[in-house]
Amino acid sequence: MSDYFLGIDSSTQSLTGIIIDFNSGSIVRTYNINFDKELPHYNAQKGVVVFEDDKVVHSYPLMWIEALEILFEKLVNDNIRIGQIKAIAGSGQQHGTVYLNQAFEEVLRNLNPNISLVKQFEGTFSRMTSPIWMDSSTFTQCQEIREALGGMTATINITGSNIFERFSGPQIRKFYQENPEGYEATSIIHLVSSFMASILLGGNAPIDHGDGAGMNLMNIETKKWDKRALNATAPNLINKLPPLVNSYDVIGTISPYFINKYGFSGNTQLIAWSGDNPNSLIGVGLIQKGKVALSLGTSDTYFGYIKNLSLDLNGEGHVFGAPTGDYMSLICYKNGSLARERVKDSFNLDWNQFSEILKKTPPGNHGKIILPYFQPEIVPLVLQSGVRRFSLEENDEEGNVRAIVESQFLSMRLHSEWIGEAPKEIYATGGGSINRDILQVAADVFSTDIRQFEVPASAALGAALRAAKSYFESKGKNLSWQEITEPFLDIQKSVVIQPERKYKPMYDDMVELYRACEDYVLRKGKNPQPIQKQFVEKYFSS
Ligand code: XUL
Repeated sequence: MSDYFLGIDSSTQSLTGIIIDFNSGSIVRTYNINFDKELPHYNAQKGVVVFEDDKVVHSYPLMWIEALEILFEKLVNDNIRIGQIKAIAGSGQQHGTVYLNQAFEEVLRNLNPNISLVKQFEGTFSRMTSPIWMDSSTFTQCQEIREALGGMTATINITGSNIFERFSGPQIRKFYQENPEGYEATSIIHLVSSFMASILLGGNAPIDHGDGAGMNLMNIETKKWDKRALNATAPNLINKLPPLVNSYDVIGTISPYFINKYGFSGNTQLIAWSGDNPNSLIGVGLIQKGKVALSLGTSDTYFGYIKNLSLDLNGEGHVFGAPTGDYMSLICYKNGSLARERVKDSFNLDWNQFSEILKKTPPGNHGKIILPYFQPEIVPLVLQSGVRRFSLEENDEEGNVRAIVESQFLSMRLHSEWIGEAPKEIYATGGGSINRDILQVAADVFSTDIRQFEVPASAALGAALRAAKSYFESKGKNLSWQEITEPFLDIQKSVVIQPERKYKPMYDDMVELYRACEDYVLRKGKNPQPIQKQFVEKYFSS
């Protein structure tokens, strides 16, 4: 009998489930439930709801639960041998917080298989919506917490990151300040990951060190809740947080609800859920030093595995726990796929036409630069949205298409310098990584090989692989991460996109041009026009 493992990724726009057959090293099935399409009654747009101004961005935890039920119904309808699933692990969009009242635990423990999950959990929230990673409305709270912790450097040393608007700590503080009764009525605050794990577990699930590090509440060295950070955030917080565990810990077995309703075996193990980026680290096989990944999802992230703690004291990057028990470094952009889509849609293009333009326009784009702050940005910190164009007209179709992709990677190259030496190869993942023309631009800008994998859903795959690793370990069979990941990340089937080396000097100069544009807009720097003129003369004069 085959050993199946299930990985679930509860992300911004959809819920993905991947079932792997470990013995044959194959993927049995991948499911994707798109929130807008399959659950239109929530009226979410691209999985989120934007309030007041574009700074407040929430989502619906009930929608995520409903998607989970749809996933299991699909497994049943497709006659997947659910009883063969030995363990489940999961992944959640990072930082988002779910606020639950005292009924939650009671309902979790007594789920009735004849009633839908949504009906049963409806009354268990002390806040019906969850602020998610796209929310940037907590500037004041960030300042307050940072100050209480002794400033930016002290904060980074304690929590692994500066205080960021989207991180859970400032979000919790804002809720406490704006709605003290709601905060008081909150029995437990979960992350998206631990919330979804709780539903499957039938009890409150712990938070793992990977996702816990994205809260500004966990001590990055000891991996315990940090008293100073808790006190700076909200009163009595320690009693409202689940415990912290290793990402590889078995946290229990699946709740009877799922056994009775869908046919899971009573022995199905649950492994701690983690954030989508830590899961992706495993899903692309980044288990050695010196390799980095580029994830083109709703957010664009750039991350790498690190053995020993190394922090970004400039305050733009983060260090999270890696599922291996070590660490990972990361930078995150909010204007990722949504910004590419905005440009595509503004010229009524489809993705093929978008690609055609990337193919035919010249690298360097005559020095045209866009600062793509369609929404407030995380890196660099931009709290007020507003797109800025340099030597680029808003109606220049070809110019804008190349500029958005080139500028995104120039920014990434510029702001990832702290992560270490220039990488020799970058692993690409996420929905956007299926587009080879976008990856070609990345290869050229970074002057590095980009490896494109067969499975772009690396967070869900990473979760399934984590489930396998912990399950076998619990049975006394210790397989290395390499043994676990290799059969599923068939290097033979991956494609390498090589840079055109001749463009290297030009992109080295263009990064400086991009830096000058950014300095001009964000740091009152000099007008970048002279640098732009020089650039165009040097590379586009003939
Ligand atoms: C990472 C981040 C995003 C979310 C959503 O810090 O905010 O990548 O995890 O995917």
